[in-house]
Amino acid sequence: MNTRVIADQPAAASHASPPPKLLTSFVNGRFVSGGHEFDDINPADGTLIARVSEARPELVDEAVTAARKALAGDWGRAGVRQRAAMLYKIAEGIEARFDEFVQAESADTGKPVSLASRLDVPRAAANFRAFADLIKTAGIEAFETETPDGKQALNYAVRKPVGVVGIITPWNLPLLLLTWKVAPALTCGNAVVVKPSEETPASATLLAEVMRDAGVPSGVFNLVHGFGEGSAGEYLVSHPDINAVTFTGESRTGSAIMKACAPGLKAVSFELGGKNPAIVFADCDREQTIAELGDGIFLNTGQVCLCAERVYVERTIFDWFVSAMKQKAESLKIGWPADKDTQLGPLISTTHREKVLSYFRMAREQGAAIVAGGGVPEFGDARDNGAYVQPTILTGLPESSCCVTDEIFGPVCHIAPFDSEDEAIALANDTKYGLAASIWTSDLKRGHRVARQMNVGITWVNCWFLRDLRTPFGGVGLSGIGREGGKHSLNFYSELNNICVRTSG
Ligand code: NAD
Ligand code: 6OD
Repeated sequence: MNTRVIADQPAAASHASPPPKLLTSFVNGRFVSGGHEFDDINPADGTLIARVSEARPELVDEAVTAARKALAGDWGRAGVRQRAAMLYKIAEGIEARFDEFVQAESADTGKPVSLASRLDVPRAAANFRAFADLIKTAGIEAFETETPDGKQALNYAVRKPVGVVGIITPWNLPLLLLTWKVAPALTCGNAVVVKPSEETPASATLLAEVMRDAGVPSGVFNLVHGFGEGSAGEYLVSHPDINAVTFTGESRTGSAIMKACAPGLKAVSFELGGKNPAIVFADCDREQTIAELGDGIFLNTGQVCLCAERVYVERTIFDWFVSAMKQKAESLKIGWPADKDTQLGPLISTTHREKVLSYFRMAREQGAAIVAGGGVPEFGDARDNGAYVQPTILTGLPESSCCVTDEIFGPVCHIAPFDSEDEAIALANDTKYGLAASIWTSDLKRGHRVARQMNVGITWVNCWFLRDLRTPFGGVGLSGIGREGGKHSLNFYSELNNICVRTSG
C-alpha cells in the first residue's frame, strides 16, 4: 500500500515561498498521507490554503479496522466516567487552540472570523461538554414485571455502543457539525471514522491533533480525507464493517448513502437539506423580526440548513416588511473574513456561486422582482477572485417556481404575502422538505397554535437558531431521517440490551 506515516502535520517553512501545507488523514493514532492530492482553496480570494491527501480505499479500510480494534481494547472497556473525562479534555483541547480553529474554519469556508469565534468554535467545545454531562446523568429504563401466571421479573435496559460509526459531514459549519456527531458517538463508547467535506478539511485535521494530544486511544477517532462518490465517502459508507452511518448534507447525497447502507442494513441518521419557511404576522415585534429573521436569512451567507428561504408576510405589513428587509440586506457589510466588522463572507466556492447565480437568472426569467442584490459585488482587489454574492431578496414568483421550491443555499429569500393564518400554514407546509420553520408574532397563543401545525422537525417562535443541545434536532420528508440531540443522540449511538431477570414465581 502506497502510504507514508508522518510524525505530525508539517510546520510552516520559513523561506519566502513555502510549499503548501499537506493535510493528511489520521488513522490509528497517526497522520498518514499517500495517493492523490487535491487543493484546499480559500473562497475569499481563490488562493491555495493547503494540499489534501485523499484517502484510498485501503486507508479507509485501515481506519475501520483500527476502530474495530480499539473497541476490542481499553476503549471498549472504558466506563462512563472515563469516557466523560476524555470528552472534557477534548473540549479543553479545542479551547486551548481556539484561535487556530477560528483561523482554519474561516480560511476554509470564508466565514467571518467574528462568526467562527462566536458560533462554530465555542459550539464545538460545547458539544463535547454537553454529551459528557448527559451520559453521566442518563438513567436506564427498568420495569418490575408480573405475568398473568404469577412469575415476577426485573426488566432493565443497558446501553452498549453501536460499534464503528461512519460520520460524513458538509462544509457549511464544518467543525460544529462534525463535533455534534463525534461527541455523542464517543460518549456512548463507539469508535469513529469521520470524513469531512473535501471543501473544508482543515478544522477536522486540527481536531485529530487535539484528539491525539488529549490521549484518545489510537483507533478511537479516525479521519479520512476525500470526496464522496468514488472516493473516501463512498468507501466509508459502503464498508461492511461499519455499524452505523450518520450524515449531514444534501438530500440527494442522503439517498445515495442510504442505498450504500442497505445491503448491510446499517442504521442511519440523516440531517439533510431544507427550504425553510418563516411566517411573519402583522403583530410581530418589527424591530426584533427584521434583526433576527435577517440573521435567519443571511447568516453564514445563507449557508445554514436552517436559513429561511421562503418568507410569508401578512399582507397588511407586506410592503413595510419588504422595504425593511431590503434595507437590512443592503446594510450588511460584505468583506474580508478577517475584518472585525465583516458580516458576510463569500460562498463556499465559485462552483457553488454559479449554482446560486443560476437561480437568480431563473428568477429574473420567471418575472421576479429583484428587490435587493441579485449579483456579484465588485471590490477591485483579490476578493474579485473569491466567491462573493450579494444578499438577495426576490418577490413576485409563483409558489411553483424552482426558486421557491428548491434549496438554493445562499443569502437569498423569496417574500410572498398571505391573508389568513390558514393560508400561511398551507403555504409554509407546501414543500417536500421539512426541517425548520419560524413564526413571528406577539400573540403567543397563535405562536403555539401555528407552531404545532408546521410539518417540520424544529419550529422557532420569535427566534431563530436558538439551540439547546438536549432537544431533538432533525427533519421530516427530504430533510432527514431520525433525530439527534440529547437522549435522541444517545439512542442513535447506542444499542439497548434489555435484561430480564426472574425474581420469583
Ligand atoms: P453534500 O451532500 O454535497 O456533501 C456532504 C458530505 O457528503 C461531504 O463530505 C461529501 O464528500 C459527502 N458525500 C457526497 N457524496 C457522497 C457519497 N455518495 N457517499 C458518501 N459521502 C458522500 O452536502 P454539502 O454541499 O457539503 O452541504 C450542503 C448541504 O448540507 C445542504 O443541502 C444543506 O441543507 C445540508 N445541511 C443540512 C444540515 C441539517 O442539519 N439538516 C446541516 C448542514 C447542512
Ligand atoms: O445546531 C445544531 O446542532 C445543528 N445540527 C445545526 C445545523 C445547522 C445546519 O446548517
